[in-house]
Amino acid sequence: MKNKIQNQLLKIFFYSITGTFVLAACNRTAKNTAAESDSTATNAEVGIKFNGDTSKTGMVYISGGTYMMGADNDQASEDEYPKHKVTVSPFWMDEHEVTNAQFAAFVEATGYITTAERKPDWEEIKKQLPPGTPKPDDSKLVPASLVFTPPNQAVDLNNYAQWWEWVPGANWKHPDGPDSDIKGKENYPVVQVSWDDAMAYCKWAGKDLPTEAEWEFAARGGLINNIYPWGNEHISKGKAKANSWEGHFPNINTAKDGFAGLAPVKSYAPNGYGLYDMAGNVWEWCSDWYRNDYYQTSTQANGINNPKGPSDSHDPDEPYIAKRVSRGGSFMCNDSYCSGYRVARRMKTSPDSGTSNMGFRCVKR
Ligand SMILES: [Ca+2]
Ligand SMILES: [Ca+2]
Repeated sequence: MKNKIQNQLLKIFFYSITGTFVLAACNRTAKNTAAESDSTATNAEVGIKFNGDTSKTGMVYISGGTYMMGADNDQASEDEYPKHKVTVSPFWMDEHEVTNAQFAAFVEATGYITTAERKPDWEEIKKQLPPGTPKPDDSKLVPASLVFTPPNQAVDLNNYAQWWEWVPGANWKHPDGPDSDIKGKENYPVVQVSWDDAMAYCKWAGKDLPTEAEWEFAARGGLINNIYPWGNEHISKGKAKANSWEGHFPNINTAKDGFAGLAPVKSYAPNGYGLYDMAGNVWEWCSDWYRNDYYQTSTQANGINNPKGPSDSHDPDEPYIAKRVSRGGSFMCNDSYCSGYRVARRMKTSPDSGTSNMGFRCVKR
């Protein structure tokens, strides 16, 4: 039963089939038009130019190595198996999640318009949905994003629509809707960014998103087959180690770790490699496509070198939607569903989705 609930709840974050959640999986075109912007606006594929900064400021050198990738405890889901040998080459990684200040500098320099700021295109959306899915009301087909809206009472954990709301005007500058802003939150992780947005930022910064294998290697911080970036001590024991959900999800948040919502980056101790918030705060996009069975094709006696993920995506829960991997969990994670703060936990998300708890960090190779 628990696994069933976990699987249902994994759907919360980034995929959706009916109602307003259709839009969370929509494929808003990546092409900015003159009508949408009079700037030199760009997108993930064209127009973004490297800003010329070749320094490694704010990055940590990861010397690479060989490790066992995948499940470490009985909370693991099927897609974390089998555990298999992987070698990654050295790389540099941002020591913390990309912040609002960093993302603002990118937007200022490029005029980039994020996915959440574009009008959804129903003709594109429906290609990713089961045939016959009804068109949402036109009032919903506006620039918007998914905002976490906790209920006041305990709810059926299978019904994620009770705490996610499609909010017109929500985007990275207004992460909780048009009446919210990010003033004074310059050092908080940017959220409401799609995979396309993250890739565009990386291109401007002369960086890339980590592969899933790089991300997990980095998250482990040099520990061998441990559950969390800090070791094996449970997240709720001892000193606060990460920004997760404490209490009863989604209606009671004790904020024992100091934060009910997002936390400024570097609020908790780093892992063994000097990386902050590899567990919790915001989920982090990786470059790989998601396939549920990918690890089953990754087992070789001598291991595999620098895997870049499968060539296509498949999620049996939602076969119409191509998805990318994200990692690390968020302020909304606890053991009652995703335990996303485990280093092996995989998440799957449509690359044009943004939410209140999704961000990213970059690497350089
Ligand atoms: Ca928290
Ligand atoms: Ca994180």
